[in-house]
Amino acid sequence: YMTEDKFTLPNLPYGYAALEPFIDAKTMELHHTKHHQGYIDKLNAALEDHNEYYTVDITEILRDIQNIPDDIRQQVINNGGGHANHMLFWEIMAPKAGKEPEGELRAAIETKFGSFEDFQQEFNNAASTRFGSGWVWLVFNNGELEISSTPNQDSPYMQDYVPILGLDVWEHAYYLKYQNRRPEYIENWWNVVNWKKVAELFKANK
Ligand code: MN3
Repeated sequence: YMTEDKFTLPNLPYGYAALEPFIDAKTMELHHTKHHQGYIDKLNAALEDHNEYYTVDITEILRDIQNIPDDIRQQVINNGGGHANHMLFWEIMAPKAGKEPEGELRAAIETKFGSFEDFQQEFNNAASTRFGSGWVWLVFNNGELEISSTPNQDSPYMQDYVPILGLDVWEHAYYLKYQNRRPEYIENWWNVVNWKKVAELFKANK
């Protein structure tokens, strides 16, 4: 194989300071260049003897995780999941993104959860009670919107869900600025949710 066939770290669609004051520049830089890069490096290493996977979309690999050989499956779950989860995370945030969804997505959220506020409350609750490291998601499950939560770097694609919004509640995502105040991080994170991108993913997957 050639090195350019391996998984690589995508650039962020904005600068490291762009999500200030809600997410600080240092956290963004470390999160992107150390944590996300680390998952990619370990994913590439895990697949070294199975390099045909280097050119497969990471979400497809996770959907078909049972096809990955036993001896490397957990490494691919951890690091392929880490790669896919962070790819989505960077995309569904943006500076000055505004706080609420509109149009068809908003209507679907209201139908499912009662109101946007009820949805946020349920999502916040799932995020603050996720024990240890993990993620909280808004997913499609068989065409239905649902709030879901995964431990570690487990990907919703492994459960046949399609995530359209995700929040990283690993301490590395917030500890520098918020220390142990995860609920404050969660509350502030809504200020940088890129609802336009979430609406695109909603339309593409509904
Ligand atoms: Mn992370």
